[in-house]
Amino acid sequence: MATSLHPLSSYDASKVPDASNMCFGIVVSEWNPEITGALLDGCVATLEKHGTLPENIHVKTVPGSFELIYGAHQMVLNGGYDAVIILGSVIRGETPHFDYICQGVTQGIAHINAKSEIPVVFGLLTTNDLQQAQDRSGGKLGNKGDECAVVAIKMAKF
Ligand code: DLZ
Repeated sequence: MATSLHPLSSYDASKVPDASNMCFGIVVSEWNPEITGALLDGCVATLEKHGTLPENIHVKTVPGSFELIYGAHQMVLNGGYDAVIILGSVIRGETPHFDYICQGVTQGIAHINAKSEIPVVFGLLTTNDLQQAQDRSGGKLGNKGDECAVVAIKMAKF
């Protein structure tokens, strides 16, 4: 989570490996599209900034964040990627659904990440309200999509 000392998009670009020979799969949730669209824009822009060719960035959408688990798993099985990135936004509502979805996606992605031969990067915003999500998807605290791109490049190199 971002703090005033560590905004989501603040990093030393000179320490990011060259990504011109890398290929990435991105799975994006359609739920809260204003937020996930901004996460995707930031993620793609940052991958390209570090050299990834547009044709080597493959984006698939899923209906909601819970489906990110299946989507990421399929992309891993598909092969050909140096890393897979999931992007989603879960906003706390009046029901316990928030906790179930957050826990489910976190555990599901962690499981795939541990078992697969390529890294899976966790770009799920879990916020109390819309404003917090906006702040972290291109607002005053940066863009978690940018952060996920940098993490994916570093982990692909790893
Ligand atoms: C059902 C649901 C709810 C209540 N909230 C969100 C949310 O804030 N963000 C999100 O990405 N998805 C939400 N969903 C949908 C679930 O992720 C999932 O798509 C459905 O439960 C169907 O499996």
